[in-house]
Amino acid sequence: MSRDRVILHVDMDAFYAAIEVRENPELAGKPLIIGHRGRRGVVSTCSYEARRFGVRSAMPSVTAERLCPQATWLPGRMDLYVGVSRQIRTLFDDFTPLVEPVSIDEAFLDLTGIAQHLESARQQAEEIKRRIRREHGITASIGVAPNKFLAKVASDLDKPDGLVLIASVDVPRILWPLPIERLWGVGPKTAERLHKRQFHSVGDIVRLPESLLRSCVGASMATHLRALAHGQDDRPVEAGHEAKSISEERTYASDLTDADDIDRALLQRSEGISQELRKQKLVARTLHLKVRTGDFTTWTRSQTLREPTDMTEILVQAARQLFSQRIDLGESGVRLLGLGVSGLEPAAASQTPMQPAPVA
Ligand code: TTP
Ligand code: MG
Repeated sequence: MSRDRVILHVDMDAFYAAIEVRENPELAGKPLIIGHRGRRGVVSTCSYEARRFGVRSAMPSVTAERLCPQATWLPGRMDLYVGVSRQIRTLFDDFTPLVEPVSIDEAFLDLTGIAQHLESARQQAEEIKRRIRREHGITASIGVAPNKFLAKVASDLDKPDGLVLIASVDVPRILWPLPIERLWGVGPKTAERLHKRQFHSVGDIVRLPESLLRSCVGASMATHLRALAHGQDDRPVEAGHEAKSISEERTYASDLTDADDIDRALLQRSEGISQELRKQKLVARTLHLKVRTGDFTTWTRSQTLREPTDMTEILVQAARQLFSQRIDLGESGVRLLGLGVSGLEPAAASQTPMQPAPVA
């Protein structure tokens, strides 16, 4: 009989903002927004004090300025945040070798066999939180559960500085009242379709007829959603699968001004990235676009994709959208164009792994 697993999901609270507060304690307790002000800026993240005014990640800066005019703004220092992220990762190694970084401020830890059961993992989680606070001056929220999906849901339930345990028996009480958007794989489009058929909460997935669910999202998605709604998720914690990125950029001898030339450049970069993803058998969650104009203004814009992908068509579609909606060339042409992807995961993570061929 396979034993129950013990999985932790650790997610720092207001990560960039919390680091800035640590660096300058005068900012503590005040609304703080990380991002660039102005017409084309977006919010990277903000302190929980700013969230009380409705400010959120990815919100246009103009909206954030209106909601919270008294906030302090800082542009963000990626080098600093990446450094803290790396240091915190080494701290996890003191608890288990099975650590899977998911993003700059998130990781799954597998404590199966190290913690005897979920309750003893709670003590380990408390120790991790204490050490992150003491050694790095910021707070984290942790979810403890028998699998990755439930652990991730749990870490989000009592943010900031939360610690929530979801055992299998807690699934009806804790998971079922949550909105279906919490289910891994339910993006805005799927959610809209489900809402039309009266699926609103996770519990609705279990309660309403499976045939209705199948007719709405197809057989394989229906099976996937019902498993999650029952709190089941077999995905392993994959150690050594570093959260990396892939990118490529090109500087042009003469600035690109023609829309077709720019579109071709976007397509070429997308093709390059998707080839590299396929070569490494990875899919990406986030696309980054970098554009330097003839007058040396540099734009960097990112978009989270609906689903992780390695497909050129999806990457180029997102790149076109970012380019047309979030970049203002003004009178200039394009001097440099770069595309990158992050949030990488194994291409087959959500499928049944193939058996490796026997070595002769
Ligand atoms: P999150 O963990 O999503 O956000 P957070 O840590 O700021 O806040 P929370 O307490 O809700 O976890 O993302 C981690 C960092 O990634 C965040 O501090 C800034 C960056 N980020 C962006 O730059 N843009 C985005 O749209 C999001 C969601 C995050
Ligand atoms: Mg976070």
